[in-house]
Amino acid sequence: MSSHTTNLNVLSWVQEQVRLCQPDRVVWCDGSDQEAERLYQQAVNEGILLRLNPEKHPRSYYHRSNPNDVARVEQMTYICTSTEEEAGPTNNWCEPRSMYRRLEGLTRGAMKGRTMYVVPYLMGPPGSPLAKVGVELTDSLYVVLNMRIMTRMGDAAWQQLGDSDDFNRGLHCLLDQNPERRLICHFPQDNAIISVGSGYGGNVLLGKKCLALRIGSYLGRREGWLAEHMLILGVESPTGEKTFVAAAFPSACGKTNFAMLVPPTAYKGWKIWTVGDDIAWMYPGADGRLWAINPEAGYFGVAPGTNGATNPNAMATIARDTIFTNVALKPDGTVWWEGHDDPPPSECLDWQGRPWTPASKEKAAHPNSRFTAPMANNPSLAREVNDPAGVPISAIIFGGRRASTLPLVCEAFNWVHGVYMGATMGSETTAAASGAVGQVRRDPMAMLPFCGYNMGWYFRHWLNLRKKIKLPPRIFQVNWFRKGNDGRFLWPGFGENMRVLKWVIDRANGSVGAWETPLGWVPRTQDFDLDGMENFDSSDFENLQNINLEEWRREVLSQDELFMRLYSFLPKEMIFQRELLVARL
Ligand code: SAT
Ligand code: MN
Repeated sequence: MSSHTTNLNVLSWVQEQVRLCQPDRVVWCDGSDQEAERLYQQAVNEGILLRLNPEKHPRSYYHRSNPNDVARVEQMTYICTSTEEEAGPTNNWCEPRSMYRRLEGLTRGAMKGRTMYVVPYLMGPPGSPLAKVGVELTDSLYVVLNMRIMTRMGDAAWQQLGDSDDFNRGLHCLLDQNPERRLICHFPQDNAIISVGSGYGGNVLLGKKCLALRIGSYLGRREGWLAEHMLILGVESPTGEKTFVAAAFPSACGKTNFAMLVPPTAYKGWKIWTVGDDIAWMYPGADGRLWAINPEAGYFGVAPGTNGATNPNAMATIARDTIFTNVALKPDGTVWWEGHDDPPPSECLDWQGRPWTPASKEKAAHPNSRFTAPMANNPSLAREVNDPAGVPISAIIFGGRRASTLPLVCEAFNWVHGVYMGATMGSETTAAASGAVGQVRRDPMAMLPFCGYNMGWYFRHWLNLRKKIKLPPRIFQVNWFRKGNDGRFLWPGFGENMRVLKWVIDRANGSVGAWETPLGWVPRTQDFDLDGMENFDSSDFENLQNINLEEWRREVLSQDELFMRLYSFLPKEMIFQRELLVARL
């Protein structure tokens, strides 16, 4: 099959990898609809995908992953830089040469009897100065078909690349999906990724966490921009003014829901536009503002809990052209998950293909089951998503998942204080990574699993960027997940988060006041819109905003755990901010 590129750097690298992996066939993908049709059919024939009911789920498919392979594996994820210091204390590090040797042992002959797919892809709008080209070689059809949704795959990549050697080299081999032989390795100095032994999204869709965040953050430091684990949305007021906001939350904390938010009925004329739901690449613009693009072209979202009330736009987005992974399968060829609009089916197959009924003890869908859907299907897709320049960011939000301590919303005093807020973010762990769920861990800027270099230097990079941004976005902290003594969430969340967003953009536009607290600026009760809320009044709001000094003294101590790990690399501004906070408390 023709390669669609004459780029000698690409051709010789692919040849080299073919010699190593020894596939029976090499297929160069072009990303076209005809190709997709052929590959979907082939995936169905090979039992990798199941075609869903075409009336209820047009052009949609179902996949079950290996039950031992359902989330990112942070303990098997490596940053391979020439010195350990560059990877820093929060990453697994390995010297590149020895890791290359180990991986060569694993990948030699790994595609014998199999097909190698060559997947060219572009991260970011065509023609954007920030867009990056990657080529992923994979022996997984599932990866090819997911990459086709998640990235701009095919000619757009070759066009952006031209004759250049500046592309990410990605190699993915399924091997036997043995967790013992699972490794996700990044070589930022070579702009290269090698992932073996897994078939799960975050480990193998190399454009996403591997390139757009780990390698991206490394390149961003070198080139003067930021690769962040952030959604991007636009708030349009009834008069047509648009304000863009970027927001970081750890995996599986509702970024997709927030990015597609539908304002409550009381917000007549207000509209939220989705630019991105997971990743933001941000750079200081010539006009002194911070600009952002979404490098992706689709959503790899958590299915459980997604329904017409929590996220109607997502439901519309996944109504067709979608790949569902590890959800439950109903006898009529439709899908279901915990928190779906439909009631639990009287019978179905669970995510492992076992018969399931409502009496079953286990969940029908895996808690980290996912949908992969093209952003073009999203009714709230922002027009600006294909703009090479991106959108100007007026506010940055850092969100945690905390049952206590953190108020609903709070604004940093200034950029440095905001960086400190982001750096000290704590969150309870979720099912998006393997390991225990529900423990508070420090997750600076929601980047702990995704920063491709020394986290201390990353804070320094954030601080330095301030000098290049004349009109910096305001920085906020939010927590949708605070609970009362009875264990119930205090804040309804979802569409009601519009109320928080409204205060945030009013602050960013300088049109509303605030109260000063030890933590930062918070909304005056009279400025926070509670109109039309049921069973929620100003005393509930004050409860939600309550700052418990005792809890905060403990919080500062627990923040120190991360600071101690990073100590020798920590910018001293972070220590000063800590001292200032303690003094205010
Ligand atoms: O599974 S992914 O890493 O792609 C999604 C996430 O964890 O944020
Ligand atoms: Mn994510």
